[in-house]
Amino acid sequence: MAFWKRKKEPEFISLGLNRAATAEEEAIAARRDEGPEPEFLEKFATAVASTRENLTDRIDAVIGSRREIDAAVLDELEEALIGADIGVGTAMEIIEKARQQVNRKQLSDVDELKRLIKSELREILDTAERNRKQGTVASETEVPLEIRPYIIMVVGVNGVGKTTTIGKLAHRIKSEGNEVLICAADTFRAAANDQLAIWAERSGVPLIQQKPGTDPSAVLFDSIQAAKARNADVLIIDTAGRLHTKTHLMQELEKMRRIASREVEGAPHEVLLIMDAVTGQNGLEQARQFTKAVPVTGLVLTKLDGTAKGGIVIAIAKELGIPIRYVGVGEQMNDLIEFSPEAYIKGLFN
Ligand SMILES: Nc1nc2c(ncn2[C@@H]2O[C@H](COP(=O)(O)OP(=O)(O)O)[C@@H](O)[C@H]2O)c(=O)[nH]1
Ligand SMILES: [Mg+2]
Repeated sequence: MAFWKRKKEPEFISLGLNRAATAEEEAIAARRDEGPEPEFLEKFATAVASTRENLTDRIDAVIGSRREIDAAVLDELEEALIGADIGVGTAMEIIEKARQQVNRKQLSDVDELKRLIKSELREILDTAERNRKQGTVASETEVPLEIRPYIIMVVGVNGVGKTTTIGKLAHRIKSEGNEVLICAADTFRAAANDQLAIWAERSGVPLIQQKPGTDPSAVLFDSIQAAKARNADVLIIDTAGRLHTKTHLMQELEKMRRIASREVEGAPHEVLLIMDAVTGQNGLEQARQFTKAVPVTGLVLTKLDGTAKGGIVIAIAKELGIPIRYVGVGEQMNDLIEFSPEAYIKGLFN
């Protein structure tokens, strides 16, 4: 349960623990091999409850009373899939597949139809994961433990949940036994610092900040020095999210990236793009723009709890090719969970 590119030694141990596993950790590792824990599955299921109602309940309503799969059923299903934001193209592809199977008499039962949809959705998530592992997307080179701080840059438009996610992430990484530092490089808005300071205090993590209007790269430079001085394990950087001045934003992020890489080998080791699930297809377009500006290595999908269009997860897997690392499932400190295709699909269909 650590960050993704940090080399884990021994293999399953949380980041930063440069020692042999304790009995408790070994038990955790053993449990992990058995798949997601019930508690985790439940939390995931709660987060996608509205989407489940929107998608599966609608599917059930459409097929519930019928025995036979006809054109009208398939059309309504296509609409339900599109309504959940899985993407028009993807919805059409899945339904076309079903239609062909119906025509060839390979599919007749509505339960089979439901299973087909479920397995098609799962396949999209698994394919994205495989592509990533085969290195067809962003580099996943491991970061040795000696390199510190491990730098996580957080980007995304205003209001998507960057600051909140940084607070949750800092808490999480700290509770895994790491020393964490937060850098307030969103110097554009005065209020940004205050909000970040609240989260830093909540998670008990020091915040490096300067007065509003300071060059973000200068704050970044300072915070890297501070992290080195304390021998901190992880540095998380908040950035400004004003997309309307896109060229400037790109230059600023690029400059920060350059400084990080000059100061720490391989940094930033992770560039997390925060995306708001509520914004659906719009958010997807913003995400595309960000990926052009900075080499994004992972996504955090926030507010999954607040939308009935959680099918956006499928659209992201299909169209962005960037792994979803975490999902935000509420406004509290512990409302950040690791994304799991299995938990997602189970949450939607069970
Ligand atoms: N329900 C819910 N609300 C969230 C989540 N993440 C962030 N928020 C809320 O979204 C709003 C904007 O978050 P903020 O972190 O300030 O966004 P930023 O502008 O990107 O830094 C705040 O009211 C947060 O409480 C989430 O996962 N679920
Ligand atoms: Mg913010």
